[in-house]
Amino acid sequence: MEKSALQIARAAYQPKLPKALLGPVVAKEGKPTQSVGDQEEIKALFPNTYGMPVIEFVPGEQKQLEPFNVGIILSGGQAPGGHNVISGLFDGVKSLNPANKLYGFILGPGGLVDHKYMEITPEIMDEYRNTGGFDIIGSGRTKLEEVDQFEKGIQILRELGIKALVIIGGDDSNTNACVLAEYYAAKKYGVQVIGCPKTIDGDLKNEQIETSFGFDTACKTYSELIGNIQRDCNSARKYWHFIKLMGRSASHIALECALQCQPNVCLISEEVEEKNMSLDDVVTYIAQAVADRAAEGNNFGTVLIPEGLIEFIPAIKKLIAQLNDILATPAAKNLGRSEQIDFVKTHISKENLDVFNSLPTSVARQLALDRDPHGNVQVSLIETEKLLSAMVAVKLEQWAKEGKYVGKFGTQHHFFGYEGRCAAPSNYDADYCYSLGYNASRLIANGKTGYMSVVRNTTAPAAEWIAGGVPITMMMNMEKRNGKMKPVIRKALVELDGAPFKFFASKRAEWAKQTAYVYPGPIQYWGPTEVCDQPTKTLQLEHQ
Ligand code: FBP
Repeated sequence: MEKSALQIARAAYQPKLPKALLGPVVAKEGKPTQSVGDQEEIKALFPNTYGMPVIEFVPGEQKQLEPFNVGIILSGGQAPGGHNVISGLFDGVKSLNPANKLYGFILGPGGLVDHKYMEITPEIMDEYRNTGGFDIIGSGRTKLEEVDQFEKGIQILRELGIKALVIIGGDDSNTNACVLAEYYAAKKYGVQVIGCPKTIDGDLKNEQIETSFGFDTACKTYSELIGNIQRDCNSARKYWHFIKLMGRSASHIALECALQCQPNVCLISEEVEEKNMSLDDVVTYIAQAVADRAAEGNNFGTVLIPEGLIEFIPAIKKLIAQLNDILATPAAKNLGRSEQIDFVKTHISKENLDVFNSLPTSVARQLALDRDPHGNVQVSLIETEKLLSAMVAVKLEQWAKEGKYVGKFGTQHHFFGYEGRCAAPSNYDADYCYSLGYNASRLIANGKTGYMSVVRNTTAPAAEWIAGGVPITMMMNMEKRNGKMKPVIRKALVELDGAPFKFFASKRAEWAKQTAYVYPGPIQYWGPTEVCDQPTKTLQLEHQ
């Protein structure tokens, strides 16, 4: 594989580890834990992995272990730093015993079920250190939830002598990791399962997990692009740029990019829901910002839109909830696309049908079509940026007739998501991911299962980071998925009383009117620490 000069120089970077992980460790255990909700139900579903303590690694004498092998799976959407989790795990496992082996399952959880794997050798590992992407073994969205899949998994795990499996994924994949850990523990199969918090969306976080890996690099990559667009926008002064940002349901990415770039408008889905806004309210809000700037002769600007927005407009949310139930019924399976739409139209309530019919056909179609394997609407396929700009144009035309708006409204559209998911990890993600992987090897060595690898205190220098494990059951509650109540990790949405949103809310009126753009520029790997090593603004505000 031919390499760029950056890749060659970056391969030599040695990621930093928390001081506590530099030598042998022991697990310091906290008090027994409880799930965040529905304690009795979660306890009954996870009798072997419920209530375990949070643990922190501190220097101590490491137990001597027989050589062992470990398996790794990359699950779901790509996120910068995945290769560093693997290199951290690889180095951690080899430091315990050079004879230990690491096997990667190919193309996600499906590789475990279908027995597709490869050994990650030192030569292969060295090709991927500090690089973006998940291509070392590939990723996939197969949902691991059936006993049959778990049994097929144990066959190959036994064949390869694998003592522990590490699953790198978001909330859904870590939920599955926990179900698998419980199943193997109940069956006394002797295979541990450890999760690792990944997703650019930033919605896998709580009191124990400060951030999911990849969020830092992805937001910095999008912010560079938004900054470039803002500079173009402020140079030509003739377009409004509508920029949709990935993030699935949560608006963390849009909020972080707004904090970094100071655009004229940034919508936050969680606020739209809280304020019970209709689609027309959202359109009016943007149109007002356009009109106010036009009144001062500024016919240009930027609007950031979280990709999940449409799901948070209360009337549409109700519609989606009913569509989810209808699509989960056996009668809705195996229908063709147009049959599926006719089917849902004849099965939804009158109120929801009215909302459905009021939506532009392309959006309505997308809401009525298949979900991803975890039951999520595929929001990345809905062109909200085009929908909103077209509706704003109609509103402005109407205002122009009423003499309430004088200006020109030229538009450009962008969707940033895939551009950032495989970027070369920032120093923060390179160090954080390597530490998460290395730490996972210590969880394995200490016999833990049903835990997620966690590294905290990450706004401090890496040496002061705190490494340990959190029982996955602690993050769970019961929610409806694919028409049934299921134990799942509670998703972390933007908190409207949290410091990042409050800071944004205190500034947005000023940013809307003035041209207060900030141009963050590209991620830097070498140079002053204030340029190269800063965590996200979200994390800084949450920890100040
Ligand atoms: P994960 O939750 O698996 O990390 O994926 C996140 C994400 O990047 C979302 O932001 C986006 O909506 C989705 O994946 C797109 O999925 P796909 O890669 O299947 O198109």
